[in-house]
Amino acid sequence: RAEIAPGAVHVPGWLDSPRQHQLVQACRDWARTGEMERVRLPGGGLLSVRTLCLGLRWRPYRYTGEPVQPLPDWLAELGRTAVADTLGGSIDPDVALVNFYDDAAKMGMHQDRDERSAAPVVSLSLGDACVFRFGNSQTRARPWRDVRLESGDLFVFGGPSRRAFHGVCRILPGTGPQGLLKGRLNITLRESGQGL
Ligand code: MD3
Ligand code: FE
Repeated sequence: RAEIAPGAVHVPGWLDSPRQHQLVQACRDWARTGEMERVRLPGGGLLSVRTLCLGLRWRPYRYTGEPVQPLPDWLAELGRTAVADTLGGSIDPDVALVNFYDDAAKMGMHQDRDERSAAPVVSLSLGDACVFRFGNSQTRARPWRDVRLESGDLFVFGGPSRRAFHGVCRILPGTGPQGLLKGRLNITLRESGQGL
């Protein structure tokens, strides 16, 4: 357990192996019903990551009203447990974003500002490791810290870290648990604040 910055807690290996397999299987099921798609930015660019939304559809830079698959109660409960285990307090997540990274995918430095709630965000990593860059709340430039996120890791971002710039610099192919998945999945649980 490491506090990377105030409100940013990294717990390596928080998910045991059966749990990781259960989550990957759930992602496969969701991907069959919904679409894992490369999201288009208003400027025309395409993200290299493939995203699937549960609960509410997310598009840069908003949550839309279009229906998507529901967020299962067991997944919201896992998010509540994650916050209770780290920062303490409670969340009531209504959205999960599932991001899939192939070997070449990455995510540039950005802030998550589309939620109207100040609640912490819960991040769960599965499959290949990545170099995750955790920056500051003022600028997308330095100072930042690079952290290796491995399969099973939990990261919770709350308080002063909720608005920090962050990104995924690269995937480390072949570093995930044998037989779990090729590539990397990241599940974030969020309170959209829609309807608050
Ligand atoms: C810090 N996802 O979905 S997870 C995202 O691995 C996103 O797919 C990355 O950035 C991924 O928006 C990073 C870590 C993460 C997620 C949400 C955050 C870090 C965060 C929200 C606020 C601050
Ligand atoms: Fe983000």
